[in-house]
Amino acid sequence: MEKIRSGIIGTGFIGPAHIEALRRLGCVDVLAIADYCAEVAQKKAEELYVPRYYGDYKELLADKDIEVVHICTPNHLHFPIAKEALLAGKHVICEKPLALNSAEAEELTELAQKSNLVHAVHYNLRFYPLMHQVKQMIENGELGEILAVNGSYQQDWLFYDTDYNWRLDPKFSGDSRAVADIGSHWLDLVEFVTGIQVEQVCADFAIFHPIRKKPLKAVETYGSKVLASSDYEDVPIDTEDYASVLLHFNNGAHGSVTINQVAAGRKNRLFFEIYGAKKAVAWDSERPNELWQGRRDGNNEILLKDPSLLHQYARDVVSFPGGHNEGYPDTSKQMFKKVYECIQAKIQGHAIKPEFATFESGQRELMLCEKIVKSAREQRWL
Ligand code: SOE
Repeated sequence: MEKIRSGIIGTGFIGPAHIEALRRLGCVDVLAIADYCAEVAQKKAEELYVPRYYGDYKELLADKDIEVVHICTPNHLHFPIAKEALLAGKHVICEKPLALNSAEAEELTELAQKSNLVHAVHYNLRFYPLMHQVKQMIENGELGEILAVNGSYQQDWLFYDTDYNWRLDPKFSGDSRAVADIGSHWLDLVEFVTGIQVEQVCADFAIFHPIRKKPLKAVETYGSKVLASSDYEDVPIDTEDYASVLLHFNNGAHGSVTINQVAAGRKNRLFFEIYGAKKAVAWDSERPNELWQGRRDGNNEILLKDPSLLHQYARDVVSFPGGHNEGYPDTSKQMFKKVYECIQAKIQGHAIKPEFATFESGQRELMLCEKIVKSAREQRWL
């Protein structure tokens, strides 16, 4: 079977992660990359062994050989690139958040729905095998009715006031930072596994570093951790470092989530606990191969990721036997496997139901983000 030819736009932290995942699939030819200038694109193309490079994303979109585009740029470019890519007839996999706001996301969703193209948003955490397992357990009724969902997503890469990156500037990242960047992962994952939806939010925000020291040269995501103390300028910060959000779900369940990018020692930790009428589960993304199960009567258990112990739905996203831990890079591989199966099906003239986040989910996450930001500003339930 012929390989599908793809182009990656943006080569910071996440672009190379997409490339690695695609190469592990085997059915994709990573043909080109694009970055903001030819010099950078050439250097990255050499480092990543990609045959073609472009100093402008428009040139990559004009490349007739490219069938699929991965958008891995800062957030403000997601909308224009996704729009132009769809209009150029390319399938699109976009980083989250899908756009800067829900109006842009709505336009993209409408355009994508009218096209005969596959569209996806990189909510990769759904593809940890144990997340598929929790979804299937809840669908089977193993937890009973969901009563409460609590959790957090915390990181420390923005811990110091000298930690700086484009995500701190709303021009590039949008009006929300922590909620849009990592809170959206939590909301997407919790809605995916539980099958219930957030209906009302009440948020409290904090900015722990109202002034940050911006390095005089650009820093990639996570890059400032290794930066020497050099020249900085003081810049005011007006997006949230921290958010706590009370949640009401559409089945009557209650919940809460805390999102914090100034949480010492929490490298990149998404945590949730789901309390059902029969039992509970809890999961920590820094120990992704373990699922805690809580019972009132009887022993609590830890289920280890082992395909022989999982439901078939979860086995489908496992590549290695028990004891061979799977982690963050595997989630993108498993997600792209599903996305490219859909693309392959389209090429062969039929459609299969997407089992990943599409632009509709991307639009929903932006709508929730906007409500959370507004709720924090107005200090009320929305
Ligand atoms: C930065 O906060 C970030 O890289 C997010 O953008 C990712 O989606 C998440 O995987 C980890 O942190």
